[in-house]
Amino acid sequence: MKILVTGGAGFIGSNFIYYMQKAHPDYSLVCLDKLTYAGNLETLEEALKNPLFKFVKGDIADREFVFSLFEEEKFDIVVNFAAESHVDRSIENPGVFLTTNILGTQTLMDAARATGVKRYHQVSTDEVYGDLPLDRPDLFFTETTPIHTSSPYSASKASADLLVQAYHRTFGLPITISRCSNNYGPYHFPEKLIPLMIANALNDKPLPVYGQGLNVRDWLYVEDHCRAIDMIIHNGRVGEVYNIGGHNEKANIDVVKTIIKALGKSEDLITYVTDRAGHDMRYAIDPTKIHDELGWLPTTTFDEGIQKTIDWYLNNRAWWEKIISGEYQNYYEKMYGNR
Ligand code: NAD
Ligand code: TDX
Repeated sequence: MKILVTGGAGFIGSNFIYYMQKAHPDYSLVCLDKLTYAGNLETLEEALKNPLFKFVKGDIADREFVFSLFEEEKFDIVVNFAAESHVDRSIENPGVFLTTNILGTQTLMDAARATGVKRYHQVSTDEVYGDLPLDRPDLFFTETTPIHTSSPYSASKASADLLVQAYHRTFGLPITISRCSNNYGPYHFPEKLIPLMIANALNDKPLPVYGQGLNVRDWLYVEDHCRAIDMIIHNGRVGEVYNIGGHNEKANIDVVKTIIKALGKSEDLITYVTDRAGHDMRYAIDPTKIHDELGWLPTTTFDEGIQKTIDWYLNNRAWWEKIISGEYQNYYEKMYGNR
């Protein structure tokens, strides 16, 4: 079995590569990644020691390059993680989100069709469903909830999903789509809420909470997401969408306070800043389908997962300190300097 993992030098893709190397030690894995600001080859240092793993640098939207890679490698399965993934960046600069997230997906699917790939899996997000009100805790996203996007990021992911479904209906491409809630865990880029708050708290820097911190996210430990995708690519029904989430809803301010407490820091570090434009209020996944059809359930509770994540950031300071001392500093200044 040979699997192409695109975006494998990023947060979830790299965790998926490590997960698959353990779960299926006889599989060949190829990682295709452009190494944008979010991609980091150091993350794959251990994976690269395995002779059944190969890294290829390239852009999923580069048609000529993608087609020659697919013709050469003859992949059985493609799992597409490659994307521009940060909502705040999509508000600053939407263009690259459309190129990578939509046209990149189209390019991969064209190459998959041309070379007879047996399964094309699209890694999508719960953000395609828009948001839910805070005063209706009885409401959850199911696979039939209408697509209703808020940010250029979520609009680009939803566009890609529609294209993936169209390639199935029109060309018979054997696809599956997963829509997961917010992930957290090792190798999470420190522009995202949890790693940003851990890094800032450790450096005694202000903790920038958007608006009043009341927005709710449904947190899932990254390994549980990886296991769900493994189940879907092997046993999921072709043409289907699967929601992934572990009923772990938390208000942002509570997540921030949990991190502060675990690190023994002061809540005085919390700084309320200007809200994100178009900020989604609440995400909450109903994972009944993946549970009933594939037997998936999350195995890591939030209390365990957040402690494991904090420990990872404490034990791997070099990994994130290198990131926040480089080009990322300019981003931070631009995003938070006048907020
Ligand atoms: P990430 O930003 O950490 O990683 C993205 C990776 O894709 C990086 O390694 C980057 O170099 C690579 N990449 C970007 N553009 C590329 C291109 N044109 N060609 C090749 N590689 C390119 O993102 P992540 O958080 O790991 O998210 C992975 C996927 O999961 C995304 O599709 C995202 O939409 C989805 N998702 C993320 C979450 C979450 O909480 N992080 C939740 C649900 C779904
Ligand atoms: O500094 C911050 N302060 C803050 O209050 C940051 C970076 C975020 N926030 C808030 C905004 C959100 O309500 O925290 C929440 C989480 O923000 P992000 O980490 O940026 O994640 P989110 O916007 O929810 O999107 C994430 O989950 C769905 C991923 O980045 C997406 O790729 C995924 O599809």
